[in-house]
Amino acid sequence: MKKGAKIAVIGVGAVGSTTAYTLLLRERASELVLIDYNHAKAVGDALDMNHGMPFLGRAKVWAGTYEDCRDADIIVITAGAAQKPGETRIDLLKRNVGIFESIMEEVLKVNDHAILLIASNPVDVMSYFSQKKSGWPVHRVIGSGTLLDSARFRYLIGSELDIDPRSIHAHIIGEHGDSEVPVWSLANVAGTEVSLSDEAKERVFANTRDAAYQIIEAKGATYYAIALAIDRICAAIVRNEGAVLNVSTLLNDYHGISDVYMGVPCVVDRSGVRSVLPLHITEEEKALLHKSADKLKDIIRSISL
Ligand code: 6V0
Repeated sequence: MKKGAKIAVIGVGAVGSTTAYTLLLRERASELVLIDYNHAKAVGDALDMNHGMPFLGRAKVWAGTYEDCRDADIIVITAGAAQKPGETRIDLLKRNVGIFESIMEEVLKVNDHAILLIASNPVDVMSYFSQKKSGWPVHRVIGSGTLLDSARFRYLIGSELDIDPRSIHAHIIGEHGDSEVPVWSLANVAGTEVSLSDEAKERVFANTRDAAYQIIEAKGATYYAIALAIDRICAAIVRNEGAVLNVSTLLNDYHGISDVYMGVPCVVDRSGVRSVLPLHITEEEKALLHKSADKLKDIIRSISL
């Protein structure tokens, strides 16, 4: 990838605008284009960020159109509809799939080489749909997966042990959502076992799994940590890192699971998902992972893609 990436962010609501701001602060892109159905919001965000340029480096930020995706290296999709009163989850899902359909049509008209990075929920289903719709190679269609959940997990384990979360190695895999799986069998600190009581483990996992509910209850939306997670994936791509990140990818016989997008440890570099790492999980964890996959497959069937 050339020096100074161009990143497009589609859907600059709470998550998209915080993501754009994080990418800007961390100097991940030389060009950052903001696209939203509500163009005025994108214009306002671009102005607001540009006014901070004297305090930052040099980057071009503007409110654009799909035409601006033509030479984008990474296209981040954070667009979504909020649930209407009385609307079922499946109806909301169908509406979000409709939004994605229109976004993908526009993107595909102008770009066939970028990496698509999806964060809109349900992220595993939206990523699956985007890969099928685009026909792009699997390695170039990535979901944010359980990267955020794994970060929450590591933070909470670190808090229990009073150890820096960056030194905690622990994975959440599967659906980004209620059926996600904590891989306690492989959690470690510098190779040593995480010494927590069963009660503490239960508490840590419940707070990981239910974090979004807690935050949404408190302030309506979650956006800081997901923006950092998206930024982390962009950094791995732009810097060709080969970083291991729990992103969502299309599984092909992963512990017997195929044809579903889920969060698993992936090696991420300039090609996108370069490879998937097979974790040596227990039979119990495997069974939970299969349940998570079955849930996602049911959702995919229910919206008859
Ligand atoms: P929001 O603040 O309502 O922003 C959504 C944005 O999408 C708005 O600005 C809309 O105008 C825009 N939009 C809607 N339709 C279109 C369209 N057709 N084209 C372009 N833009 C459009 O929502 P928020 O930013 O809080 O959340 C966005 C999505 O991220 C939702 O699906 C969340 O559930 C999801 N999240 C995913 C997380 C993850 O870990 N993957 C974490 C947090 C939120």
